[in-house]
Amino acid sequence: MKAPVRVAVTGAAGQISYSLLFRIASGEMLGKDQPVILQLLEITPALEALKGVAMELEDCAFPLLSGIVQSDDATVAFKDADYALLVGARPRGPGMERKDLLEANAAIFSAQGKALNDVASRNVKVLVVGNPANTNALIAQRNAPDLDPRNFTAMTRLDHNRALSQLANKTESSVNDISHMTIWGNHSSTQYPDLHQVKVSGTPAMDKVEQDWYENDFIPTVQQRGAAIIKARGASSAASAANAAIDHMRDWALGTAEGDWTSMAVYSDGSYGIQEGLIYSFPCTCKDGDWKIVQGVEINNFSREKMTATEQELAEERDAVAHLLP
Ligand code: NAX
Repeated sequence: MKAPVRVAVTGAAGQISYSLLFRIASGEMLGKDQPVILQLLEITPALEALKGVAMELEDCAFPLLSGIVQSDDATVAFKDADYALLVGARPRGPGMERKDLLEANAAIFSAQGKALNDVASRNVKVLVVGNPANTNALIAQRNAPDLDPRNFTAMTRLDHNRALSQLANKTESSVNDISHMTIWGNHSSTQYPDLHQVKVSGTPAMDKVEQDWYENDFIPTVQQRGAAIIKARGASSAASAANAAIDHMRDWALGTAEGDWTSMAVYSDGSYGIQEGLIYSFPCTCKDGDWKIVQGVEINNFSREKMTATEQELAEERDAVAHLLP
């Protein structure tokens, strides 16, 4: 058996974590031969609820679960962490403007970035799920000057998976037949789900669907899917978000499928003309625990316009919290 790795999860008593933690502990994220120690962070008022979640984890008697740490102190929860899933965030309260939300989260993610910088493994793989995910990841990254910026990512895998299913339904195929899906940009309604590279059983997706469906049905459906779930369920996506977090981390740690790629919001190195330093979703491949932005994807005018719009939104979010960044 391998030595256990440390997996920190924030917002551990919340609804996404209620699905996520059990799947990490059962080996679905890092493999059925990889023991894990869960290091759970919550705010003080939620520690009692967290205790209940930890009791349930114990009651599963997961063979791979080597330990559980519970804390309201980020320097305890992130100590030597090999993986950190930052799920907890401040939700938008009544009367809160977008700017207030950005600032409230900037405070949380600055503190967590500093704590990661101080105590986490130097190779920690960070996934930010809590919204606004891309900008929260940017804030954490900027507060962790001793860590490689490439260690910080944000989640657009749920959007990617939503796009796969929408296209599979439309083309009456299986998600297994679909490859080369890309979500570009921000995890928000400006994200750009791009079908131009996608293949369905080897045939270009754009040959199988009409432009009108692509522009006026597929793109808005994927962009607005989070809101549609809230409307239907009365609560935001939880199990599907946890599933996407598992997919993101598993691919990063263990590699993407040969001949395909995935979507990850990562530190922009200027690829595709996207401003350096933004946490922007690109097509990525992963191998040996490292990710790479896929190069050479053809960008037509339609795509460029949409990629720029979502880049613009991310630049505005960054500028709105600039006074809080080191
Ligand atoms: P919940 O409100 O159920 O849980 C959040 C938990 O975080 C709470 O238990 C809260 O006490 C805790 N928390 C708040 N501040 C904290 C801090 N400073 N340190 C540690 N814990 C803290 O929300 P849930 O439904 O689990 O969603 C969590 C986040 O994921 C939200 O920000 C949500 O918007 C975001 N999402 C992101 C998605 C993505 O694709 N990137 C999709 C799903 C989801 O909407």
